[in-house]
Amino acid sequence: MNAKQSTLFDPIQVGTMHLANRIVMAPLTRNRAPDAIPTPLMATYYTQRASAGLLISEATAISQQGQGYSDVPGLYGTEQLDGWKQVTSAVHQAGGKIVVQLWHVGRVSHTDLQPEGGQPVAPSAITAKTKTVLIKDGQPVFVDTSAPRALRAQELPGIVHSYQAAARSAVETAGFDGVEVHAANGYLLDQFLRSGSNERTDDYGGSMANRARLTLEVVRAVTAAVAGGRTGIRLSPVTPANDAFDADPQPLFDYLVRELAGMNLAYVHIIEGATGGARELPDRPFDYAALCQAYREAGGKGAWMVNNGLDKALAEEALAQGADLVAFGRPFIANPDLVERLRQGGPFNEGDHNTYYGGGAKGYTDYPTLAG
Ligand code: 8OZ
Repeated sequence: MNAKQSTLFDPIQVGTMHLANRIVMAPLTRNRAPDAIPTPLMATYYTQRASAGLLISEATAISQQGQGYSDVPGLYGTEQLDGWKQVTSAVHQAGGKIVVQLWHVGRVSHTDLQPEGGQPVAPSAITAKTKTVLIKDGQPVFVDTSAPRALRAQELPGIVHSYQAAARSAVETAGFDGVEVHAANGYLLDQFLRSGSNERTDDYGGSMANRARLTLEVVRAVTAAVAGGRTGIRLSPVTPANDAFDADPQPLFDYLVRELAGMNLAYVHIIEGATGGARELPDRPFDYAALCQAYREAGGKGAWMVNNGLDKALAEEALAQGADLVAFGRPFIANPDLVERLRQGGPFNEGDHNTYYGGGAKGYTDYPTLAG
């Protein structure tokens, strides 16, 4: 066999960021930030993984209203930004690059986590059939999400502003190399995008263009604050995560990426299939090559990042088929030196599911490297 040279380990320029390789650490929720403040242990965790070409932080709430789980970090208070600054400084010292994932959960929340115990907010007052995680006495407890209220149109500029303010603080104060707008996995922007969660009759519901409006406004506001070259977006066209459903996702997401093509983004990050699950969903077919083509044909120059259940062979195949970056999630939990392990073809540590969400160093910063 004439094995093609791997490009996984080749450097690449992505927007304003020069990355040492094509391997990206996907965002991973770990619930280890009490009071939404990043800790020194988080700095250790990310720094251990700094050999990735790019680290994407765990999803990080842009406002208290945008929070849906216990002990996830935020970006809206001084102590949170100071905490993140310790993380980004340590990662940079280790030669890494890190962007923060900007998160508003919308209806995937619980009254316990909302300002003054209020209802979570959503495009429409439709409860998500999904769970959230509260940490009680240090243990994760899965609870049903609370019934949301529909956002008033007058509230939407404030939400766009929260994304923009968080992006600006992330880059200017917390020292991130850039930001990723989380428009995937059934959270607020995805709730607006999809017909299953958006029954609005104003300019933000109905047609594809209307359902995509909030996401596009957010991306425009974020790029105005930190530049397109520091901005990425994450999409998950067919994931059923958090009760996400759209009756006709292909034209919706083709439309969205065509609109994004003019925004000079650093990258577009696509979860193929069910988040953390099957890459192919028989009842939700989707043509990802056509999606990428729609973006390129509309003039999109950003790096194309693919994610979900990849191993080395699948990652190399993705690059051969035109992806620029490949994101690995769970393998990075258990393998801080995943880049080196991929280079050597393994072996790979297995992750301990019991310590994914919440807790301390155990199952977080204590996974061994090949070097010991
Ligand atoms: C797992 C648990 C909680 C949140 C996502 C931010 O799916 C998440 C998430 C994942 O994007």
